[in-house]
Amino acid sequence: MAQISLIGAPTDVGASLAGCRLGPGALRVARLASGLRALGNDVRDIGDVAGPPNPRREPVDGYKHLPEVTAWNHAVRDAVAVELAEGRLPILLGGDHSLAIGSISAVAAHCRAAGKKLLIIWVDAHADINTNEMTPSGNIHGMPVACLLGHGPAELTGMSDQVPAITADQIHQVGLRSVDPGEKRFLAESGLAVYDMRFLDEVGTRRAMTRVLASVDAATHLHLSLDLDFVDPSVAPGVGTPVVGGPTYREAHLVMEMIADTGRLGSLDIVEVNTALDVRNATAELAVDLVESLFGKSTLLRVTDLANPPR
Ligand code: 4U7
Ligand code: MN
Ligand code: MN
Ligand code: MN
Repeated sequence: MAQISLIGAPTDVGASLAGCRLGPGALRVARLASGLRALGNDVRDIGDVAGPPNPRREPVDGYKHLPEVTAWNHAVRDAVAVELAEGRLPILLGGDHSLAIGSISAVAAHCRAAGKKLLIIWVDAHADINTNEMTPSGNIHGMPVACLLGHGPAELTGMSDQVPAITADQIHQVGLRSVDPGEKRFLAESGLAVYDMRFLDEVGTRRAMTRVLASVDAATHLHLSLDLDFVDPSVAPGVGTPVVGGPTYREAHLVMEMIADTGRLGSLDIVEVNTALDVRNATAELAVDLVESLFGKSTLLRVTDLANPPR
């Protein structure tokens, strides 16, 4: 059982479309806190951090809303750091995915201070590894991985205790199916582990996740960055950048269940839920269902013994 802190960051300054600023409210309406409490967790909702409104300006030097994205990320970084220092498990309720810069910067500093091995599982249809030179949009929610690896504006690369905040071997990406040309080159050069949709199709979700989690041990702090556009848009319609061909409801759950089984989850981002595009809050409810699986909700008391499956 975990001591969980919910931290809302209601902004879409880093996104392409407005709407994910309403994500924290939608996740609360979908009963995230009570769902986690029902599983035996201690849950504290610290409310929303504050930041500037969306100025809806054109990109400057390849970045849209850099001062606003920076301000929101400072607020997130500080709030996540406080909860980690108290021994709690922070859940960031986004908001767009640029906020992972602040949250993961805090997690990386915490892990270094605590002597923990950090592994980030980035579950997303996109690689989010654009720079201002290669971005097709200027939207910073497409750049957090690059910023965390030290490629980006000093305001965003310097949010942890060191630059880069993390190294490429500390992040595994799962579910990718929309990667821009510059991103493909960057991924290849950085040697980042990518389990794209073709890999999941050919190898299967279970075997792919076994590989993703192979290095996890008792000293590991797992951080899951969950972009809801990871799941197929037929199941998760309320996202700003949907891409067809994603995991089914059950495949997405299996990813969560296998992470839960490690017992090493230390922090979580739930991002990109866009209520303006959603249908009856289905995507926020899906997010809550997935998070329940991530915190150990299962159909049976014991995990099925695959060596001796039920007959
Ligand atoms: B998300 C995109 F061009 N790559 O950079 C870009 F396709 O956090 C999309 O994963 C980024 O939702 C999507 O704008 C960011 C685009
Ligand atoms: Mn993303
Ligand atoms: Mn995405
Ligand atoms: Mn539900």
